[in-house]
Amino acid sequence: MQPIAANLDTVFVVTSCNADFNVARLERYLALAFEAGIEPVILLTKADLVTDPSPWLDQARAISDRVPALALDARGADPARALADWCKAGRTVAFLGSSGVGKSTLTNALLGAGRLATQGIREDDAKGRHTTTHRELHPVPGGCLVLDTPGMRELQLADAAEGIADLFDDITARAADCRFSDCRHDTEPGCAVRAAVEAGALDATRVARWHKLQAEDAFNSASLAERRGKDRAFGKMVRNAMQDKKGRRGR
Ligand SMILES: Nc1nc2c(ncn2[C@@H]2O[C@H](COP(=O)(O)OP(=O)(O)O)[C@@H](O)[C@H]2O)c(=O)[nH]1
Ligand SMILES: [Mg+2]
Ligand SMILES: [Zn+2]
Repeated sequence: MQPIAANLDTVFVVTSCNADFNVARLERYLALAFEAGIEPVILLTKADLVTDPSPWLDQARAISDRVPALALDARGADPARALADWCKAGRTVAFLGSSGVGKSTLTNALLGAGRLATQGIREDDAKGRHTTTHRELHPVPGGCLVLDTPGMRELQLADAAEGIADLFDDITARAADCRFSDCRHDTEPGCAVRAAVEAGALDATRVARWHKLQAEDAFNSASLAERRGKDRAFGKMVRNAMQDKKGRRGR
């Protein structure tokens, strides 16, 4: 478990209108933001490279009606204007997302000067090279703090059950009506989630992603708990050994 940032007001989850775009990955970042009680906003960069960004915007906006999504060109003056509502004096915001999606470019756009190194991506698979190697907090003119982060290759969730439940609140609400309180929404009779899928009220692929994220979170949370338990047991053993040693010295 590794902290990514602290004291954020807004997290901009950045992806681009190209092969980087992936709904399941966006959902991970959003669940994490909800778990942490931070307002997330989806930013779709490289809108200038497509004739029409609306197919990406539609998919991004369908994820949650509590998460706004914007498409923009990260270069130039666009972002300063588009993000002004979130980047106010006294606020701290961060850009998160894969390498090459434009996090440093966005940071530069807010800073108003080309102060950070950015690098071209391999356009065939849209994979970025890691130019930003550390996290850095930049004071922006106007009194906002901006955190640029290195691209994350992988983000796994742990202890994020509430964030997942919040992000998928439509599914969570249905699950409350399942006959069994421990329903796995698999083959149980009286499953309200499956009924909603069959009735066309819930999207089956979205439910599948919810299942997967929940399973991953449960697995990681359990192994974290186990590790913490082992750490505690080890700590106790060390303390006992030290006391033993002191006791022997005293004799
Ligand atoms: N055309 C275009 N290029 C962009 C945009 N955003 C980023 N880039 C380019 O994509 C590359 C990677 O950007 P960078 O900010 O380093 O990505 P980071 O790894 O997320 O920090 C650079 O060559 C940028 O100039 C955009 O909105 N439009
Ligand atoms: Mg960068
Ligand atoms: Zn069920």
